[in-house]
Amino acid sequence: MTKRALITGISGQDGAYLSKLLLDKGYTVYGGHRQSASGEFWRLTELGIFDRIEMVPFELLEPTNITRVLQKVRPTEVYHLAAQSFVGASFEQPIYTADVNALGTLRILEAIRSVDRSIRFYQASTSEMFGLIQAAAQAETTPFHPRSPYGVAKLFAHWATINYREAYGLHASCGILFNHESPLRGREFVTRKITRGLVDVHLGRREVLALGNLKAARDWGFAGDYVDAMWRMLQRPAGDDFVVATGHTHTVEQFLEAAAARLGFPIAWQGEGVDQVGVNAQTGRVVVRVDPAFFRPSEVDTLTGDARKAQELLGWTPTTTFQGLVEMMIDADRARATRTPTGD
Ligand code: NAP
Ligand code: G4F
Repeated sequence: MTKRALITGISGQDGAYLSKLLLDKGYTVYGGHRQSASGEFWRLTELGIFDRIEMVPFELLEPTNITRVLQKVRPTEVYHLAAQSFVGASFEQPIYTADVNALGTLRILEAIRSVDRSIRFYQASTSEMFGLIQAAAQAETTPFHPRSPYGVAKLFAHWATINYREAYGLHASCGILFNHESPLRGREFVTRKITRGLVDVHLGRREVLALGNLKAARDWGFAGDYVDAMWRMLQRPAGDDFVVATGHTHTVEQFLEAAAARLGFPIAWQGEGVDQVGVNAQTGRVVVRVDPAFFRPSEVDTLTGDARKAQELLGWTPTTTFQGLVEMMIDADRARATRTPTGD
């Protein structure tokens, strides 16, 4: 029997890579999308799969819509990726973020409970839940300490998923994914902001790139690798929770250095704190500066994942190095910039 997957958040980064993976495996893919969205599915178009997805209007704030979608699509697997996913915005929109990310997940779980309890469910949990880290490397058993309204809302959704597994026997799994990036990453996130911004600076289209906390450190992997772990979780005999990460951590500064190196110039750092600047060491021009507007009221300083459980039980390992990821993103943004004036 053909497997039928409903992906919420089909227009996002992970929705695109997961759709490609599932289509290649022979699934029928239903893509949940907001009707209020711009209607642009540029990521699906870039991967050449837009025409192969059955689009379904889907809104996390509307429980009746969620139930009708499940009744209509009758999915065997639901990959719940939709969210207000930008941590920075969650400080300005905490209640909306909680409604979408926390209650939105609960609305889907309730709909599955009433429509068909055999549906397998994937919850997009996050390393943001570790926040103020309680262990040098964070695993499934590490205590959580979220540092943003986004992280708090995701922690609710995480525990709601576990509760529905325990209370109603749902095949429900949480992927605690660490930051994963790609050429399809949204431009508001720091990696893509850097690759797109530095390409523009390099091409003389802008003067300088303004960023927030350059000392922040993340365990950055490639999104294309991470969606494979999502699929593996739903093929297990029962639901479970898994950290998905590379185990390697780099700072925003190091990401900038690698991105600039790919463009052919070294960055020299001068000054400290809000006065720190990154200078193109070949030209002497300032290419990076700090803007406190991008600081967060409470920050997640550093994250490093311990993905041994995923390796052992899912047979999952990342295939893309930090260096390979940065180069892939720079090359894609350079190609876009030379193709069109605005890129994506
Ligand atoms: P993304 O690119 O920001 O995509 C988010 C998706 O959610 C978009 O398709 C968006 O639709 C949709 N959405 C937002 N609000 C919605 C609503 N009210 N109803 C229905 N759809 C809604 O995120 P991503 O990077 O692919 O991440 C996928 C999931 O993994 C998210 O839940 C995120 O929080 C989580 N996560 C991401 C990472 C990471 O590093 N990427 C790490 C851990 C966890 P529009 O296009 O209409 O805005
Ligand atoms: O790229 P970011 O906005 O990602 P963040 O906050 O880690 O969240 C992402 O990863 C989470 C997994 O841990 C996901 F759950 C979440 O949905 C999202 O995908 O920021 C990364 C770091 C932060 O410490 C931030 O303060 O970079 C720092 N940063 C420094 N300058 C900046 C900037 N972040 C952004 N977005 N923009 C800046 O100018």
